[in-house]
Amino acid sequence: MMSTEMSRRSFLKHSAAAAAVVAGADLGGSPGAATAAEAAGSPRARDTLALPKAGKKIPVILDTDIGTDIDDTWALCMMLKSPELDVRLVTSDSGNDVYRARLIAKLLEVFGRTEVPVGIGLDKTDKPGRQSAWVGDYDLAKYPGKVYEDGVGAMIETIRASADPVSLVCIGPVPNIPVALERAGDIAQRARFIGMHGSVRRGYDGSRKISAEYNVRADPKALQKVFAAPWEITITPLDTCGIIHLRGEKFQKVYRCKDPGIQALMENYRVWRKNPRGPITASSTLFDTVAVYLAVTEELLEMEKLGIRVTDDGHTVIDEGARAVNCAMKWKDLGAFEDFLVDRLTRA
Ligand SMILES: [Ca+2]
Repeated sequence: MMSTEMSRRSFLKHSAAAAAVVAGADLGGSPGAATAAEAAGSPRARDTLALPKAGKKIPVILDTDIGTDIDDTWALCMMLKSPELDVRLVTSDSGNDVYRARLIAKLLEVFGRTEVPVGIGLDKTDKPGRQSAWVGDYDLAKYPGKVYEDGVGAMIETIRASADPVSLVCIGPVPNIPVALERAGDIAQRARFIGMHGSVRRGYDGSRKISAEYNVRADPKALQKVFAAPWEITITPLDTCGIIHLRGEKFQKVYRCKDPGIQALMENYRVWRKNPRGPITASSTLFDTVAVYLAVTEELLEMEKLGIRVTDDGHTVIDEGARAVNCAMKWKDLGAFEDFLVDRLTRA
């Protein structure tokens, strides 16, 4: 009913596979719109969620375990430099969340992007981490933008306040998200989930050995709850994100970039490395950048809709009976993605 009679607004679907203009449900109205659709018998899980019209920015929230592996820092920088994305909130997640929030806030300041609010995840501890040497004694209270002690609450309010559906980009284990869903189930009608999660047909470094990928294994129960919610889910498993590196001239272009934000990225990379004095000639694996890419477009990726079951030991197995997940399974052109990433990071 809703997609045909109630609203015929057409939205441009980002996926190249669905390059046709599709008629999407209009979620831009009152919070009651989604509820009415539910009552009218909308499918339990959406196949597609209406995205903003072409030319309009896509509202995004980043939920991140930044401060452990360095790829989250790359992903945040990429997100801040993607003109298609309207970054509404960055939340820390998966433990030691004050340390992570301090890192986020300091980076946002360096980028001159303090209009972006910071939300602290569930775990209010502040212990030293791999990037503490860069964060130093940075005081969250001095962040010129907003800092939300209740990051999950800020996530809920940000999704509810958005006229357009929000892309919730999650690049770590996701303990924040089931809590948000428990407190406000309606967010699943107003957001889509994009995650760096799992290992479907490939493991780390393109290997044929399937793994319990870290973001899943660290909290399988949380991801099971995310997968049980009635929102559109898109993931980049290791199949596509486990093979992203910048080397040679591509890396050098980022390394030499004079942008203060990118210099901060390189300083973070230096302190994160186990051997900070050794020469830097390549990046580590940049898993999380692919999730940010998926918020912008799916153009360079081969997407497959697969039933994915999250096991209690952190595997993501194909199971026809499980809910359908939009999975980035292969690159059409990996080199073009690397160029895209370099271009994004180094653009003025
Ligand atoms: Ca991460």
